[in-house]
Amino acid sequence: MSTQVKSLFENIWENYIQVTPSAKNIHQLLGADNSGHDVINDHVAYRTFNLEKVNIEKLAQHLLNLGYKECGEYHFEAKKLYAKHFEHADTNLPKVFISELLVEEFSAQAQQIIRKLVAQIDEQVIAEPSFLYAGKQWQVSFEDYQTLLAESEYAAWLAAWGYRANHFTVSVNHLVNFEHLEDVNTALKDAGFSLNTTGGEIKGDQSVKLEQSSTMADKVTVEFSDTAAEIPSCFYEFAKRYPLANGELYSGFVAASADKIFESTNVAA
Ligand code: OOG
Ligand code: NI
Repeated sequence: MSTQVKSLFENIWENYIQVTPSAKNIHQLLGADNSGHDVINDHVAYRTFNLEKVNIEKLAQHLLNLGYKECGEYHFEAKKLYAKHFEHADTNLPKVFISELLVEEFSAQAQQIIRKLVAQIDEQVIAEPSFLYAGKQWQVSFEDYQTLLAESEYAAWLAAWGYRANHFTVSVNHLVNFEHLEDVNTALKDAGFSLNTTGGEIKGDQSVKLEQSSTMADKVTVEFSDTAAEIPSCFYEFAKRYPLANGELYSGFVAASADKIFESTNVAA
């Protein structure tokens, strides 16, 4: 794979593990030789606002520049989100899922907070590939975080964490020691990790060609502009893909399952 893409994902990973201490332990738990080297990443996911300055297209441009192509789109009416996913011709490279919050559908108060955050971002930062691991590009108070939280867990998470992969995903198809997602889940629970149980531990089944599970996000202390608080950071996902009639593994996402995976960063859990 191209060294440019490889180093981009290495940077994204480094940024992710800084706030996701459990990620390294999960690698060791699932990797055949317990070094984690044989863990293949199925995809990463990003969150943003649908405001022109930072919408899906702005993040995606960095992937398109590296040869990624837009492949699917997804609607989440209740959560007021829209998403697209991107794939590279080199199927060894991770897929990327990018969602955006439909800002205009929120209260005037929430919209004002969000616009105030986005106004603080330097355009130059958005234009660089490092935007994909830039983190939070604004000052936000815990009070504003809580105001957003009352309307959208997603908006609050994004305000606190900004531009970074909110999860990496273990490709269960590539694991040497496990065949079934259920056995991966059992190993995780036995090791003390808590799983996202919304809609059951396993989202999707063979009929939709994709089974997914995820941990609940780690809890990390964040310095807000007014006070520090411990809040959910990032999580780890596990995906098993099934072949289509042509023999190739399904490479898309499943909206009904994704809707529940979003809740892996919920505060009350
Ligand atoms: C993305 C949730 C969706 C999947 O694999 O379906 C997803 C997010 O939490 O931002 O990752
Ligand atoms: Ni995912």
